[in-house]
Amino acid sequence: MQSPITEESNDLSTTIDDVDTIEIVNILQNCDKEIFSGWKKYKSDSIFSPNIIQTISNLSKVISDIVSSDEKICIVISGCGTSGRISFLVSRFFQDRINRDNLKIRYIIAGGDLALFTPQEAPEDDPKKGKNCLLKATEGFNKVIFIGVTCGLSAPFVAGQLDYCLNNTDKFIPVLIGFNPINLARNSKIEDWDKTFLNVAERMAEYSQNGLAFVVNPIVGPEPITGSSRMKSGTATIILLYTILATALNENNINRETLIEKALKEAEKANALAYTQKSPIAKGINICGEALNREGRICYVGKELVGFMGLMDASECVPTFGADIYDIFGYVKNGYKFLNNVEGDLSFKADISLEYFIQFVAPKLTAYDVIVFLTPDKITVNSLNGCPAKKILITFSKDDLDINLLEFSVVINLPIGNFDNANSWTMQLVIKAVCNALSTGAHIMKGKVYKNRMIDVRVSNNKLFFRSLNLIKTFGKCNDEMAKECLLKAIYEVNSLNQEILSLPISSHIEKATAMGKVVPTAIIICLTNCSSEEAKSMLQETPMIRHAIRLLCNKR
Ligand code: F1P
Repeated sequence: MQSPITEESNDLSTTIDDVDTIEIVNILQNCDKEIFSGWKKYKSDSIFSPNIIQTISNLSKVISDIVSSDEKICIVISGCGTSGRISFLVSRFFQDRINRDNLKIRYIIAGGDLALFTPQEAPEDDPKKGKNCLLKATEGFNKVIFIGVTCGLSAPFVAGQLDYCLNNTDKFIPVLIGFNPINLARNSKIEDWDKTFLNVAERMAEYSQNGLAFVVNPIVGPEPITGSSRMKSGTATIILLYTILATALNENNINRETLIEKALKEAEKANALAYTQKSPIAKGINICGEALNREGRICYVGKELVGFMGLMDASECVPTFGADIYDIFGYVKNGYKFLNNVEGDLSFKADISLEYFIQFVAPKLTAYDVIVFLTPDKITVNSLNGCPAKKILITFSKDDLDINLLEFSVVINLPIGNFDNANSWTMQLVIKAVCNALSTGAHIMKGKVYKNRMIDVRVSNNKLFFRSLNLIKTFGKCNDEMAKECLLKAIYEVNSLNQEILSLPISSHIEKATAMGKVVPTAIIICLTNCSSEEAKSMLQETPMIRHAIRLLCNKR
């Protein structure tokens, strides 16, 4: 059975754990290029393909017609994890730019606003929660354009929402964004529900034949770190959402397809711009990697939506690399006030403001820590003068900043050249590519990647549970049954599985595993050596570089 493209290993990145940092950046660039050029036999389904441009154009026309009516309209963008954060990012961007009283643009993220910067994966598996959030967000509107984002065509939360829209097409126009062909949508059982994602996706495709629904699913190729949809799929999501909404809400009488192609080309140029600075990015990776290896922290600080890119990048390191939440964290100027998020000020749970960072976090940082400045202003830079942490500056305007550049270990100066505006959405793409490179590269240096796999993935939702099984199968060289046995032994820290454990639903295994560290590496070692879970754990303690421990054992077999 073919695996979804978003879960395949990319041929271009199989050595990413074994090369120097410049080469890591080269690999990331080559993988990113596939977003625009397409991938293998799916080239005709690339983001630039006539059928994708046509779908975007049709959708944008429908949105444009609806929003110019007098009815109360809501555009809702919804997703889980990175897809939910991007839903927020894009809705926040347009919030300041629409001037129609009858139109609201809203976001939904599984797990609520805390999930904007901390992982809350369990709600992703709940279609009923998805539907309820949708009902709450769209109460009182006459017409709703619902855009559900799930890169892998997989999230039950989004499935529940799309399914509801399909049953209520008089009010809702559902749109599905993701990066697999429909037939590769997830077909696993969803607990307490009678459909799979594939069932919903097929119905979406059927309804799209007569304009009642839209499916926008270009193929962008597998991720550089297998399954890490925060990377290419996240970038492609940003590109699609902005392109769709910017063209739909454009009031000038310009040919729609021309506008779409222009936006896509700008996005391609922005992505390439990030990689013009390979050498400083590689240096930045070295610094961030060293920090993580010495138990130091990486702190992104910035302002506006470019600052939010730091929060977004950091939060996804927890499920992807099994990182601790504060290993890498982001702060944005004016915190929740700037975010203007639905649930308001959550600083009693987690303070994400730059002001808090300057007052309470920075004074405790040491030379082992790193501050990454995302296009900062002079005041921010100067207020952190003298802080012993290493500093990385990412900027579009080094020369206009009028600061002491000697404060920085690395300056990543992005030549903005012929871009219209440094605040435009394309600049978010540039910053995203650089942040993704820094955090991915740093975790590779920390040994959290073996070949191009996230071997310390956190088992925190259904999709990640099955991804973990695949990792154990691949590296433990075993069958499905054995992989599951080893995973459960690692989760329950036992040497044999009793009936009680075996009869529990997958959601219970996930609940237990979410709070634990190094579950997958422990399971792989159990599988490779037939040892107890305790022995596996002590082996990992002796060789903390997980990649080394697993490589050693794999080579022995
Ligand atoms: C949603 C998501 C990812 C995250 C992790 C778990 O994926 O939260 O953002 O990286 O893989 O799932 P999707 O619904 O967009 O495929």
